[in-house]
Amino acid sequence: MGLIDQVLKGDKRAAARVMRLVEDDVPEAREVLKRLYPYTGRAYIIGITGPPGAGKSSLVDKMVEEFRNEGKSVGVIAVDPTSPFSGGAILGDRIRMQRHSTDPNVFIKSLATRGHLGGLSKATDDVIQVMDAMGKDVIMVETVGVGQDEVDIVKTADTTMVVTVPGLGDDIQAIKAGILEIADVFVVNKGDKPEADKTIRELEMMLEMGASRKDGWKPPILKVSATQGEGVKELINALREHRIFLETSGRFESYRRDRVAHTFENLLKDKLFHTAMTRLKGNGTYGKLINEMFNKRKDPYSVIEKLSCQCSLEAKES
Ligand SMILES: Nc1nc2c(ncn2[C@@H]2O[C@H](COP(=O)(O)OP(=O)(O)O)[C@@H](O)[C@H]2O)c(=O)[nH]1
Ligand SMILES: [Mg+2]
Repeated sequence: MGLIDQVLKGDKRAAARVMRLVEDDVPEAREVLKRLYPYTGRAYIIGITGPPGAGKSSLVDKMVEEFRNEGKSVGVIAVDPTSPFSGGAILGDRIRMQRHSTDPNVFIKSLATRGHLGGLSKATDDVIQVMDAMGKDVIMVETVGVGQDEVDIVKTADTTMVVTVPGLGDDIQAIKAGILEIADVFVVNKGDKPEADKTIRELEMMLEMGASRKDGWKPPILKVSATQGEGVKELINALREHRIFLETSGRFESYRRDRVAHTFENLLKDKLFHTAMTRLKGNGTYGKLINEMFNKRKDPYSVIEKLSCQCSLEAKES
């Protein structure tokens, strides 16, 4: 049986091989992704974000268990944008979810950025595609909620969960600034800590003060203790309710369309950038242009205008 068929059957070893190709961004990866593409777009994607140490991985571990009890197959992608400085975080993710690694219906993948622009979100997109084609019912994407990149990844999810914990103080403010609008479900983890109720009240107040959402969804706040396994069933129910909301309002469908557009735009950006760079560097104009801009004989705005003008002329010709 070929590699593609094995992936489509959900074979973990075959999928792992494809993901390695994808991470290395070799041409063969693109060939595989092309053939898997018709089988994508079926999985329910949950984005999980929050500060490091909030217990996201511990929670994902418990959620995997719940989904498995419902008979669903599960994919997990743990994205660590802060590597290589926090190699420990990835190790932590692995350790916390290790008990599921022998389950043929659970696939866990850690992704660390290699520092190149757009590399993280492209690799994440591609790995989602592979897991989707494997037939995973649910794919959970764990990201550290700090920068815009991570928020973007979560944007491609059907349901976004923001995990916070008691005693962060200023971090609640940080949530307010960036992540408040994207959360479909709020989780206050470490609910076993005495300050958890205070954090819940603060969040409730913040949500009441903020503008109500255009789509009409009211994000619930759930108190959970990942390590004790408390509140996880309720969390799964809240996710189910959000999914039903998406389906009945037609958003489940339109999010898939958005995701197609997102993937296409990312690929397009990548392609145009590489084409331009290869050409500029190939004919030796790159260094010359940089020099001229450095010496103020040219400005980058005009250079870009001229370049894109040339590109559109070429597009008309082809
Ligand atoms: N008290 C308490 N500790 C927890 C809970 N959930 C996770 N932790 C601990 O918090 C630490 C960070 O957990 P981890 O899942 O790696 O967090 P992540 O960085 O958000 O993925 C670990 O030491 C966990 O044991 C919880 O519900 N209660
Ligand atoms: Mg983690």
